[in-house]
Amino acid sequence: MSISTGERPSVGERPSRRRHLFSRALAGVIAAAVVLGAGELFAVLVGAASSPFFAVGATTVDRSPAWAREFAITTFGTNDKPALFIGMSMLIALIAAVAGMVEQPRAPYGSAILVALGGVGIYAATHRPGATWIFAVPSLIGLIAGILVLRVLTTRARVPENSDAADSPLPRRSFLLWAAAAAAAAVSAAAAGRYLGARIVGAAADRRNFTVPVVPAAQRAPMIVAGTDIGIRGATPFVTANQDFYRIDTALQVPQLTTEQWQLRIHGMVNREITLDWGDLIARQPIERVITLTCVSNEVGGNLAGNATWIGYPIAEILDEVGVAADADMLLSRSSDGYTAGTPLEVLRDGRDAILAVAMNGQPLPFEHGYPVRQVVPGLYGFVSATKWVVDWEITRFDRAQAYWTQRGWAVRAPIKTASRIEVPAAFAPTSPGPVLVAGTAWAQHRGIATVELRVDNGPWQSATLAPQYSLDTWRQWTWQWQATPGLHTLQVRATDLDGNTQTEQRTPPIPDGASGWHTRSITVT
Ligand SMILES: Nc1nc2c(c(=O)[nH]1)N[C@H]1C(S)=C(S)[C@@H](COP(=O)(O)O)O[C@H]1N2
Ligand SMILES: [Mo]
Repeated sequence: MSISTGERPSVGERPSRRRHLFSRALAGVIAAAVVLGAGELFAVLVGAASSPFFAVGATTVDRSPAWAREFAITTFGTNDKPALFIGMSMLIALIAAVAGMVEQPRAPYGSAILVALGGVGIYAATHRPGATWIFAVPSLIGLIAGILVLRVLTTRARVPENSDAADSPLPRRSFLLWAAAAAAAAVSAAAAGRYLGARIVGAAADRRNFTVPVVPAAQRAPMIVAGTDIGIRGATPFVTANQDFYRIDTALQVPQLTTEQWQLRIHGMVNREITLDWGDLIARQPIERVITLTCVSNEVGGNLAGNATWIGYPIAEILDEVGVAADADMLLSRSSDGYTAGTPLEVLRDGRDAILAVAMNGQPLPFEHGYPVRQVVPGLYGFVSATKWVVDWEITRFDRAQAYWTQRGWAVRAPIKTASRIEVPAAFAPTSPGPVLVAGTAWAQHRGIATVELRVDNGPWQSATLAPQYSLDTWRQWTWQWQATPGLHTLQVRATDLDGNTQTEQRTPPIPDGASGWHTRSITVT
């Protein structure tokens, strides 16, 4: 290269051009943030599901193929939602950066890219369950604001013809000023949207004012007698506190329904189609029951199970009132966010305590667990029975309808498999030779636990001591005294239910109808 007087050295020019390219990319990213931030704010007025970001996320989840979900769950576990949000944000930022770089005053390619992104948001929002054309509004307003910001910022980030001016601090400063203002506006709009959506407009206030129904004495849950909870440090408490209760659902945004907005439409193969509102529901006689829920995705030894005291209204009574057709065999329940579960009518009407629950451990249902109304059905995995935020019941047939997870390769019918797990001693807990208390939990909801057995190093099975069985619908705790000797040992547990079924040693994965196999724990005794 030649350096001659009168010519600017090219080494001085490159960083400046690079800086301008970076500014334009930044302009694109800020413009996209404005689209999403404004979208979030206006979604407060239209409904949380109309938020462009969450609508696209939810549509991605619902439409992704089975292998992609399996991958997400095995890779990220219960962090799959944050992982999705981060992945989406990075992808959007990347596309937006390109949009900023290609935007030109007379050839607005970048704006065109933003329009395409906004179009995806509009499409997703208007296709959410219960959406109307109004759901397009937050994305649309966001898009208009975003394009304005993109045009203003890219004009100010442009490399002027006169290369001297490129390095003058003035346009640069005005770019930074505008960029900072737009970024701050985007972030505040998003934050205000999330805050207002959650706290001021509706559901949280509704839940604060919720009165837990008073259950008549004859329908209260039986007392939990002493010893039912073995009360051993490290073992699961018999009743799971609400904040410790496992949570599984497809909802990227927890639905925020008020009792006022809530309705249950009952239709399909019935004599009388009806819609229950909140008043109709709580005019009924509530019952209180302790019931253990379990997720089909629970691995052997896993903790996707929880036990709570529920207050709710018997499902069978409501079914009797609407008059179910003799050839119907499925209750297809649907949540406000479009999730569905298919439950055998026969199970709901065989006398078990299947309820529309409104309270959990003496509290209104937490939003994450279905406020204001969810189903609780003893004995069935959650994905075929425990619909949260339930708003619609279609009485139909298994040969006519398929629920959410069944469409994705999971079983049609899914009674909970008999299971047991070792909780104490903890994995890798330092253990000394001599008597060691081993403890854990077993469940076979609606059949009940008959025996729990342990064995050490493939030796003979030995019976554990069972805590009192609270009811057939709850889990049961157990303890066992082990005379530990120095060395590495393998403990195994298996349970037998009151129907006489013993857990099989054969390991199967959770899909399609629940994991099987014996829980094993290795303990080093020194
Ligand atoms: N609306 C809705 N309800 C749902 C689900 C869901 O994804 N959406 N998941 C089900 C599954 S798979 C399980 S295991 C239980 C979990 O209930 P919990 O989150 O209260 O523990 O909810 C069930 N109800
Ligand atoms: Mo589940």
